[in-house]
Amino acid sequence: MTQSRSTAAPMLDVIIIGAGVAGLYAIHKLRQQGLKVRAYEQGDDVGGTWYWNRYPGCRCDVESLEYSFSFSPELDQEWKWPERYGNQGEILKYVRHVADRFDLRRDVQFNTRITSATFDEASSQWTVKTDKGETITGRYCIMATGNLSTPRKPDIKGIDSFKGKWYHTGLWPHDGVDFSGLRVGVIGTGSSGVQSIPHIAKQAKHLFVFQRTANFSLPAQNAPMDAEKERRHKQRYPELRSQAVNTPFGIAGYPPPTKSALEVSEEERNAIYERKWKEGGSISFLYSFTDLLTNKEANDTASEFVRNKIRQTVKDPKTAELLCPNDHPIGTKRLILDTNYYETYNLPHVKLVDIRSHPIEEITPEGIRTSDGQHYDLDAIVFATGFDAMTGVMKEIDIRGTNGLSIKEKWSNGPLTYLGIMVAGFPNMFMVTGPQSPGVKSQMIFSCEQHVDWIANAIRHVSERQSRRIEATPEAEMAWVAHNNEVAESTLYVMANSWYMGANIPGKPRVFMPYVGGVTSYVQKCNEVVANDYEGFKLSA
Ligand code: NA7
Repeated sequence: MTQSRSTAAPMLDVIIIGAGVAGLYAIHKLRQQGLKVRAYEQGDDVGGTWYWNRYPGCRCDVESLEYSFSFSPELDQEWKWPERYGNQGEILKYVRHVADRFDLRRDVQFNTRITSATFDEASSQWTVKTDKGETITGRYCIMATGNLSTPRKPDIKGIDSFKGKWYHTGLWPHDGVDFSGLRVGVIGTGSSGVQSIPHIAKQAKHLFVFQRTANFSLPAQNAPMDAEKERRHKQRYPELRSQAVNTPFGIAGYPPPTKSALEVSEEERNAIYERKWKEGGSISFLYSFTDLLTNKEANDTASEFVRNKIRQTVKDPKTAELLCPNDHPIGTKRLILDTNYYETYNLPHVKLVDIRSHPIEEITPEGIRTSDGQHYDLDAIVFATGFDAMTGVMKEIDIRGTNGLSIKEKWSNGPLTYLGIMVAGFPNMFMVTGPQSPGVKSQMIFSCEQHVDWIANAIRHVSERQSRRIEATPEAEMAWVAHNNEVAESTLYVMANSWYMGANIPGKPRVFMPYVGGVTSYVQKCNEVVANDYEGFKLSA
């Protein structure tokens, strides 16, 4: 059954771009509504982020019992996570299992990149083109393209002359890389660098870490899954899943803080931080007090606690000081979880190179030269330099809405969306966890499911209204963007040069992209919009 009324019947009801967690759940959900769907995926398998980011040490920073789909209570009970935090291999295994268990692969076309997507006003349908020369039409188009899907390697002079091999953490070779006996340089100390450095250090003969900005990292305290904890969690799964919506990050089970960091004595405060440090995990740590992300003075206490931990761990005082972040409040950039990151700098063959003071000048055939004239001889370079986050992938596809308007032009000064789900001027195109939604600031799978459910309902609503077209109004979009900015401005997030802000990509507009008002108020807003007859959206025949 299709919901189309156009004379030239679209081939599909819904074109889905991407077969990561969002795309897979969209197939499942929309198929249940009797819709004809197909996902187009660039990789040769499902998994999205977990398919591409195969660097050593890659691990999720949300606990595995929480970082999972919630749509199937049976799946919740059946799946066994071996560790507290899932590593890349385990999560990919899980996503593959979900694809097989719910027979999702038959609606995925792999090894296919979408190059353009164009809305046709007369038929109210989307036409997408693939890199294989195919043309597909569909009533709706869902961008399930992820937020960290466009790896970026900086444009450093001389890279082509390098005689060794280079890698990007986000495009890691599927059969792994053996660094045994090699002199390795890692550029970048975000999550990917911090997670991979201890592993690369285990193999490399010499490891040079080129750090421009120090980041805060906490011990994950990862461990094999505690059988009792798993049993208790599984018993309470339905309750915990439904409670997730009443939490700021979409993760239940953490008692919310009740006090300001400035309300308690220094001794009590540090005892709380110490307990959280030992417990492990970023949510738990940021939940120490109510105001760590809104009050700089409160935040300073947590930042200094972690800096002191770094100073205690790293034996060389100069290296320790370089590793102490001092340009942003803790938590305003993605708070990293690591295993033995700071300890790695006590190994005699690991050296931290400060490229803030002496930037990389060029890559030579033999290695890296910095501006102080130092040359580091290298056999391999790892770029842990991140992604054109949140908007990169949308801008890489030539997306054209009404009047030929391209998303690239529309977003030239930063993303503009309504609820992070639709863009005015781009009817029938939905985004899953788009900019200005909580996506990256929440348990991602929770947010993917919430968006897909919302989109599925919207599609049903359009059909029930005998309409063919739904679009966000420019007024609703403008108000949402203003609200998003206002919420961000009321927090400390805007103080950091983060990828949330587009600050890691030269020339990218500096606009704070995620919605940081919390999952609870966001979901409430999405529900209110529906209750008010899709307020801010226009339906037409
Ligand atoms: P991030 O968090 O964007 O980190 C990238 C790192 O690379 C960061 O330390 C950057 O330093 C550094 N970088 C970027 N460009 C350069 C150049 N040109 N020279 C030197 N250093 C550079 O990416 P990740 O992949 O680690 O993590 C992304 C997310 O994935 C993470 O937050 C989790 O959500 C999962 P900078 O800070 O810009 O000075």
